[in-house]
Amino acid sequence: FAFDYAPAPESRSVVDIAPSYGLFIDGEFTEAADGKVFKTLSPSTEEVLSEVAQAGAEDVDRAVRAARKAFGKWSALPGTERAKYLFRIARIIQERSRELAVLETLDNGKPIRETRDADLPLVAAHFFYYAGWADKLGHAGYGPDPRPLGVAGQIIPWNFPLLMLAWKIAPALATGNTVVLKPAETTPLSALFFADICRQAGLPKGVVNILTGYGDAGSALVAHPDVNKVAFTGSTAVGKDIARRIAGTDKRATLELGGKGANIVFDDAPVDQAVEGIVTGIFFNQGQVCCAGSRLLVQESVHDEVLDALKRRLTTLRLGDPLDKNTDIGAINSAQQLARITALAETGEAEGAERWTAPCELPSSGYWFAPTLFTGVSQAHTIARDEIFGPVLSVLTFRTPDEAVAKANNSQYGLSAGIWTEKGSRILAVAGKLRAGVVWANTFNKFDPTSPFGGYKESGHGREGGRHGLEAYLDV
Ligand code: TXE
Repeated sequence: FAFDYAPAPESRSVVDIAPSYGLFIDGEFTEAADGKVFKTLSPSTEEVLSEVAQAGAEDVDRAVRAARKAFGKWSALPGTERAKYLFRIARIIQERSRELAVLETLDNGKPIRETRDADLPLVAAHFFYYAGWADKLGHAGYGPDPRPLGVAGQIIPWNFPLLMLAWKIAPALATGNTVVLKPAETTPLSALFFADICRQAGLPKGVVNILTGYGDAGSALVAHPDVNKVAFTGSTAVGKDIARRIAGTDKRATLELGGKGANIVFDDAPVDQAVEGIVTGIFFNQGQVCCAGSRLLVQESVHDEVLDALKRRLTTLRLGDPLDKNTDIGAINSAQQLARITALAETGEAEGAERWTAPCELPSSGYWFAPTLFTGVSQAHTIARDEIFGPVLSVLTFRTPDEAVAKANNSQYGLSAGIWTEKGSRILAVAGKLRAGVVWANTFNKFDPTSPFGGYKESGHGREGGRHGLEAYLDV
């Protein structure tokens, strides 16, 4: 069941995927109590990559008990000791980042250029960053002796499997909590690889437990009476369900849910730079990003110029084999997600928006969706309101800064926004009025472990990242 972590000779493939993997409970890989397994596919070829144990309620109980048993000693360790483990994990991630990047690309479908240059460096950076906090919690502004909450039940999605794991596990461990984490059913492999890294780092048994499985395992984790904190990233519907279910219990929760980010381009913005930002905003990770800039708000006077430049740029994007380092657009993560994107794009057309698709050939197997723009979109259109979570941009226009702000804020969500302008004073004035957890200026989808991330409104609550991310795992 375990990964072989002997360094791979250069001649060998960088990652060997075994035919089957177990759950990681109390420091060991083990079968599910009822012996159930499920398959994980490569979204770019639909080939089966591996079979993975499918956790049920009994496994959740085993894992939570292991985490509880480990909590006493782990939380009592001096921060300097916990830091050593986190630094060690961060360094092993760096050393094995090539294997991890390939594995993530195979299981998720995203381009290797992104896993190699964005996901993996950020994953290591999160562990380094929170390792640095482990012995400084008394100086974080929460009093001299903030306490860990206990066992954290963490449920993550498939769009950034390893990065979401890092966002959840690094601060939890730094603050002295122990963890039971459930990766998404379509992307279980990098979390299991991470379990192996925990073993390699000598992390005490039970501090991190990984349960691969479906929503029912996540649901059992939320319901488990010995879980003190739930950290969830995923759909708004499941997030709301979790909030309802833990209401009236003593569990704490952070919820990071959907988004419909506005990317606002003013008429004084350098067009080429803005176009790059629009592309990064919505086509990075095939648009499967909660903070994607999925609504382009462009000032009316430059609409045609920006759209012409954008279309020209989109014709240069290369869609195809995610393992090819020249690929810009990889596969959609699952058949189900592709169906969701397809249905919403069809709704866009049916409601009268004008559809434009970048000319590209889609591979014959796997899950693919070509970069798509909708112009003539009004605020009443479904594609201006609902999260599509795919490579689909809805273009709206505005005349004045106030109108831009009003349109940007006209959303049930409030996760991200972007502003493109040469005027610094305008950046500050507009950013202050936007109801979004993160506002980027003249850039988009830029992440840093030192800054807090999280939503307003139905995008959820709580912050991950930065000093604020510690608070989610501490009694202060
Ligand atoms: O999400 P789910 P799905 C949005 C995006 C996407 C839509 C659906 O719009 O199209 O959600 O995606 C686990 N109790 N986002 O269906 O179901 C599940 O096993 C506890 C935005 O993949 O929410 C997985 O591990 N857990 C988002 C995780 O929740 C449950 C990222 C997310 O799956 C559960 C992903 C339950 N009842 C999707 N049911 C973001 N904010 O970045 C499922 N899960």
